[in-house]
Amino acid sequence: MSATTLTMPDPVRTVPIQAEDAAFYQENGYLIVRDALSGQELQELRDEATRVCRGELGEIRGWIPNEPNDSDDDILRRYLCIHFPHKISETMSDYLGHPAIVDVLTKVIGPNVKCMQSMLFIKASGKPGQAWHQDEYFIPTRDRSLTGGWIAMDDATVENGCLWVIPGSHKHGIIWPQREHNDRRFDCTGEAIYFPYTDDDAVPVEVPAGSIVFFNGYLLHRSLPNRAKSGYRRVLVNHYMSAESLLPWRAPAEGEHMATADYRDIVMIAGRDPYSWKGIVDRAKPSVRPSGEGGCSKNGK
Ligand SMILES: O=C(O)CCC(=O)C(=O)O
Repeated sequence: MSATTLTMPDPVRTVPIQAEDAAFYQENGYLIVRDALSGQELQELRDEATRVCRGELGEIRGWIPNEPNDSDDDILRRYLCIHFPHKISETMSDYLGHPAIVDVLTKVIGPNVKCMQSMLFIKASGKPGQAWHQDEYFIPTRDRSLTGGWIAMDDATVENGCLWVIPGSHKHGIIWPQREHNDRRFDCTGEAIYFPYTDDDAVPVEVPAGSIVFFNGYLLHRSLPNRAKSGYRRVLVNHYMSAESLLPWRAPAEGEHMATADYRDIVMIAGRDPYSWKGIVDRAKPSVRPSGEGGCSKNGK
C-alpha cells in the first residue's frame, strides 16, 4: 500500500489547535505543534535530564554509578532512554500536563485525560533508534485512545535520528505482530511485521527543539540511529489516554478478572477521573532501557 506522501498537508500547527488540526490528526495519526515550549522551559528540561542521569533525583534500576571525574557528557552518553523519569523528577512530572499538551489532547482524545508513562531519551551520537512499532502493542487501552506526546528538547533531524511515521497507518485499527530482531540500527525492543507498508511510505518528522509531536498509539513509527558527529537527540515522551478507558497494562492484580484490570499508576492531566474511587497506586519504578549495543538479551519496552 502506498501512503501518497507527496500530497500530504503540512502537519505543523501551533496551539491552540483548531478543529481542522484535530481532523488532520484523526486522518493522519500525528500532528506537530511548533514552539510549544519556550527557550527557558527547554533549558529547564535539559538541565533536569542531566540531573536524572547523574542519579541526583532518585533511584533508577540499571543506573551506572558515576566516576569522580565524569563530565555531564560522559554521563549522558551512558543512557539511551530512561523509563518513568516523572517518578523521580517533579519538573518532568509537571511537564506531563504542559498547557500545550492539555490543549491538544483534550481536542483529540476528550475532556478527561490521564497519563501512564514517561520516557526520557538522551540518544547521544552513535546511539541506536527503535524499529517499527505501535505503542498500543505495549500499552493496551480499551478504547484505542493511546496518544504519545513527544517533546523535542533538541532539534530532531534525519541525521540525529528523528521519528519516522507512516501517515494514516493507525486507521487499520490492527495491532501487527511483533518479533525480535538482530538489526544493530535499533535497540532491543521488538519490530512490528506483516503490515502493508514499506519504508518508502514513511515520512521523517524533523522538528525544531521546543516542538511536540503527537501520535496515535496505532501509528507505525520508528527512529533511526543518531548519526550526527556529536550531541544528543533528547526527548521527553509521555503517553496518554482517555480517563474513561480502563488500562489493562501489566498483569492483573491477584484474583482480578482481565475485563476489569485497570492500571492505576496514573496522573490526571485534564478533566475528571471517573475511577477516582479506586485511588492511585505507586507502581512504576524508573529504569534504564538496554540500548542493545552489546547485543539484545531480551525484548520489551
Ligand atoms: O524517540 C524515539 O526514538 C522513539 C520513541 C517512540 O517510539 C515512542 O515514544 O513510542
